[in-house]
Amino acid sequence: KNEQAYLDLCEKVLDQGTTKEDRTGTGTHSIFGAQMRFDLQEGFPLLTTKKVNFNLIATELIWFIRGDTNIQYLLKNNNNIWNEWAFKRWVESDAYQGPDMTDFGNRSLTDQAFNEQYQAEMQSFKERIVSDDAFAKKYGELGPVYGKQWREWKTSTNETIDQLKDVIDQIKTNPDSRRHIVSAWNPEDVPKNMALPPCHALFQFYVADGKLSCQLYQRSADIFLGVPFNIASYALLTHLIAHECGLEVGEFVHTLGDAHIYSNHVDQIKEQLSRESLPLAKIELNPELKSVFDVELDDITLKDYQSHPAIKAPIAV
Ligand code: DHF
Ligand code: TMP
Repeated sequence: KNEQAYLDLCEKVLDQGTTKEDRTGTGTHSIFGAQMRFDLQEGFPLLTTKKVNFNLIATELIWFIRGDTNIQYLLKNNNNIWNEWAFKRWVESDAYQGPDMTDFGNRSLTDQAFNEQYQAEMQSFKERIVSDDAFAKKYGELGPVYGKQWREWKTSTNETIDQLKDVIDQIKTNPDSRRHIVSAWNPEDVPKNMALPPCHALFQFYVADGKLSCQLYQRSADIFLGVPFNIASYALLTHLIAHECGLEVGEFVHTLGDAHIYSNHVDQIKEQLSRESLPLAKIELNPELKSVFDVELDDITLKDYQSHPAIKAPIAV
């Protein structure tokens, strides 16, 4: 019920997780293979045991739906969640002339003087992305990530496939199909030029009893920071597609590969687990909205969201 599936997963990884090193040098506790189910009829699965900023989730999803892969759109919408990965490409490029930013994610946590330098560099990077379109075009780009693969998957004959549009058409015309799949994981693109290979790699829809369900396979899951966003994002996508297709919402099934808690998130998760969950919020969509592809932020209303306070934690870069 409510967010219990998420809290149970946190508990399980804390209890049974294996200690494992990772790419970012932070260290994690992890398990391999886990599944959570959320009945979207019970309410919208935005966590209540900590405050989660829904606007960041909605603007990121709209950015995916637009097929956009440039952080300029996110920054113009006050969304900073992808900055570090664009910044990393900028400071590693030949054009960057400022102070050495090698390993900025870890160094900013331990070295106060460096952190001030980093914050200043990040600030000017953000300002330049917003104000200088030519700069943004080059350095705001994350590569062929989610939006690109969803909307413009490139084929071997140089055509493009709009996977999201195709899947919506199929849900309408052939709801019983077992092939309602969108894949962000493109093995040709993964080793090339991507800021971060897709974590939410593949999703599938299922229609039964007039309800639309969605299952996501997420290969790598940052349980404290990423997963609360991922749950709400796919739940919202399911609402949007159900709305366009004249269906009710069913379940969101979230399947995880490497499900990990970073070692510097353990205290925060324990704090969260000590809290009682509250009744879930609701989503209302503008009844005038006809197509998923026209969605804007003000078509989406989150109602009755109650939560405990936010809990801060550093993100592993
Ligand atoms: N890297 C890692 N290590 N974990 C991630 O979850 C992750 N997620 C990415 C990109 N790279 C990642 C994209 N999604 C935040 C949440 C989701 C997200 C990126 C960042 C985040 O920092 N959330 C904070 C603060 C949000 C805010 O600005 O208010 C949170 O407390 O939820
Ligand atoms: P990796 O590419 O080495 O697996 O690192 C990606 C990290 O980002 C990992 O901790 C998972 C996390 N992540 C999420 O949990 N959800 C997301 O949506 C994204 C983009 C990343």
